[in-house]
Amino acid sequence: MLGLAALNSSAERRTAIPGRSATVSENLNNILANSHPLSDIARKVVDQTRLTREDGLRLYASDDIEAVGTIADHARRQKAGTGKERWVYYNHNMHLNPTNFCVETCRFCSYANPGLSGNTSYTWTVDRVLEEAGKGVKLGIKEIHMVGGLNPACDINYYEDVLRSLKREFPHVHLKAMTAVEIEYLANLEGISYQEALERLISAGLGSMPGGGAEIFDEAVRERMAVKKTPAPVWLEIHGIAHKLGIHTNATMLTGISETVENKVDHLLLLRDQQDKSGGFQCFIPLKCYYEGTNIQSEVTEPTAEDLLKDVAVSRLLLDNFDHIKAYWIQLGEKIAQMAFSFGADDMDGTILEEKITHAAGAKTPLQLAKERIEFLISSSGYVPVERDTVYNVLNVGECPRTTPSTEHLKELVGAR
Ligand code: V47
Ligand code: SF4
Repeated sequence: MLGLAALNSSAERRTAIPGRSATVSENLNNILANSHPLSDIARKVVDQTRLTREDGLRLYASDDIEAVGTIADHARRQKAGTGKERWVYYNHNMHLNPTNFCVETCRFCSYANPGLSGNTSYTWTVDRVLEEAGKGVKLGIKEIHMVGGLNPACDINYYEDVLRSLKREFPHVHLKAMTAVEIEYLANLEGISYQEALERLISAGLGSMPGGGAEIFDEAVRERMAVKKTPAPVWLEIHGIAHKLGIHTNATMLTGISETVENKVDHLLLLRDQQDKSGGFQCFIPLKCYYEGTNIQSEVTEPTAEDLLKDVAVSRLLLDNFDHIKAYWIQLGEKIAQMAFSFGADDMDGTILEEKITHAAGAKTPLQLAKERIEFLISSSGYVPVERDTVYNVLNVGECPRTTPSTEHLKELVGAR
C-alpha cells in the first residue's frame, strides 16, 4: 500500500516513493547496484566526491525523479550527521519591508512600485518600523527578516537608524537584513565601498544577510528580465565581504523566469565556488516566480512540482559545501514543502507573520504560519521539528514522529505528471 508505513528504527524509515515499500537505503542500494543511469552519481555522493557540471545536468535531465530524490536524501542525512538525519529546522521570525518604492523595475517583481497598477508606494518612518516590529516581538519572534526596494529616500543613515533603533528596543531579536542588491545600491548612493557600507550596518546591528537578489546569475536572463541591478560578480563579491567581516549570509535562485537548466546548474556552481572561497553561506533557498501583476507569463515556463523538487534535490547535491537547503513554504506551498524534506531540504523557513513580495504576485499560501502549524507540517511528514535561531543554534528539538512521510502527497504532486 502507498499509505504510511512503520518505522524500522530512528535512522531507517520507509520512503515516500509511490509504489515502493523499500527503505531509503534499499532504494539507494538499488540505484548503486542495478546499473541505474545515475549509479555513478550515487556512488560519488556516497563516497563524498564532488559532483561536476555534467552530473548536475544529468540529474536535471533524469526522468527518474524518485532516484534523484533518494540520492539527495542520502546527501542530506550524511550532512546532518548521526542522530539528526530527520531534523527539519524552522524559526520564529517575521518579515518587515520598510519601503516598496524601487528605482529598479525587475519585470518579475509585483511588490515594488505598485503605482504602475494604480496604488501608491509606501516608505515607513523609523517609528513605524519599530511599531510593526513590536507586533511580532509581542508574539515571540526571534528574527526580523528585513528587505525593501532601492529608495533614495532610504539612505544609509536611515538604515543605520532603523537597525540601531530595532536593536535598542528589541536587543534579543536577530536582524537578518539587507540583500547584496541593497548593499550595492547604498554604497553607490553614498559613494563608499561595499565593505564600508557593510561595516557601518554591522556596527548598527546587522546580524546576517538574506539571500535575495541573486535571481539567475546568467547575464542573458538578467537582460531579458530587466534585472539591471547587481551582476553576479558583484552579488558574490558582497557576500564574500560579508563573510570576511564575520557575518553569515544566505543564497537564493529564482526559477520560472525563462532560465534554462544550464543556467540553473551554472548558478549553483558559482555559489559553490564562492562558498569554497569565503565559507559564510549557511543556507540555500530555491525560489519560484509568481506572475500576477507582471507581463512575463507568455515568455516563461512555469516550473512544475517536479521541477521544484528537482531544484531542491540538485541544489542539495551540487552545493556540497552548504549545510542547509530551505523549503520556502510561502512559494512551494505546504504540500510541496513537505515533499521537499524527502528531496534534500532540511529547513522550512519560519512563521513570517506577513509576507508581501510573493503575495503581491499572487501567491495563495497563508501570509503566516503558527509555530504549531509548522511543527505539525514537519512532524506529520515524518521529520523532527527543530526550532533554531538565525544562525542555527538549536532552541528546541521536537518529538521524533512515529509516522513516516505521507506518500499521498507525492502521488498527487509527482505521480500525476
Ligand atoms: O530576491 C521577487 C524574489 C526574493 C518575485 O535568505 C519573487 O532566508 C516570486 O530572497 N515571485 C526575496 N519571487 C525573497 C528571498 C528570501 C525568501 C525567504 C528566505 C530568504 C533567506 C530569502 O523574492 C527576491 C526575488 O528573487 N521575488 N519577485 C515573484 N514575483
Ligand atoms: Fe526592486 Fe528588488 Fe523588486 Fe527588483 S526585485 S524591482 S530590485 S524590489
